[in-house]
Amino acid sequence: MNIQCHSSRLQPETFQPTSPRSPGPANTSPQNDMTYSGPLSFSHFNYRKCLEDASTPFDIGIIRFPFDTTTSYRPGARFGPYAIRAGSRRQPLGVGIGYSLAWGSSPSDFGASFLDCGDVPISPFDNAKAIGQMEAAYLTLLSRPVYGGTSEIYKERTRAFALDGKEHPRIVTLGGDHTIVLPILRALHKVYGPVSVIHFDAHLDTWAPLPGSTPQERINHGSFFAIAAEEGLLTNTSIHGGIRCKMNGIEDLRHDDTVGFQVISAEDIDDYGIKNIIKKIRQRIGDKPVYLSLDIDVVDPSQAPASKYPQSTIVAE
Ligand SMILES: [Mn+2]
Repeated sequence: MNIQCHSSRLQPETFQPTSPRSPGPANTSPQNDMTYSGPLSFSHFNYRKCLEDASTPFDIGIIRFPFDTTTSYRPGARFGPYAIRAGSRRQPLGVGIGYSLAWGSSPSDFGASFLDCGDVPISPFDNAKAIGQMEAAYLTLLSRPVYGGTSEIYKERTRAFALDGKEHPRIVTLGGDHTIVLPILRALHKVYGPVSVIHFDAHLDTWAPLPGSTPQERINHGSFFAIAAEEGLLTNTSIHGGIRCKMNGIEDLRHDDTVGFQVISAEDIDDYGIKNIIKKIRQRIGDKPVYLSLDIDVVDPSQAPASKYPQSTIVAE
């Protein structure tokens, strides 16, 4: 197993109430962490401030963008990365406890090393500066050498996709309002060229900027895909899943098509079923590099009520 674990982290034995080492009232060595204790890293993975410390290579880096100053409804997503980390503690993949009955495997079985790379310092006062900070941080991590633990199949694919023919780390970003995707796509474009997007969301996020917008107003959580298409960052083969927002009219979907997206609505998922939807997405994307983006409002607000832009899944809302 290539996941790098602190030996001082939570050990499987601590889950056994009959183990003589647990709870160990007098013996405090080793100082094992429980699921609800220890440093607040994602899923108990090792934590480094990777932007200033390149000493630990990784195959999959988790980075956090605490940013929410381009949303038009409810701010507060700057607290999202911290909340996701707190919620992830119950699933300690960082110590190799990740076997899923549904998958018949654990993420650690694929050999990749994971690292929680910390939070990016992002201006809460200047959106243009903030977007630049996010792009620079993402590109910095994307340009790092990999640990090299992934299987040959993954290595070959990554090398084939990259413009420089080298293997690059995969980055998982925790936001943050949805505009964080624009700096990510700008960074990905520098390494891979145009990419497709699989976008799970209640909303299109391809709206054309309003006439008369200032340069900063043009870039917001509902327009960033349109800006990305303007900049040539996207292929013409992206796809949405879960769309159910109210629109101005059919012209919104026509514009969405020019940005390069097909629409799978929330009702389509009910009508055609998950397996057919997966088939449709595979057909659309093909065997090209793809970025996966998930807006939490794609799930019903009853499951995620603090979303910045809640949208009920009930059709007759
Ligand atoms: Mn949304």
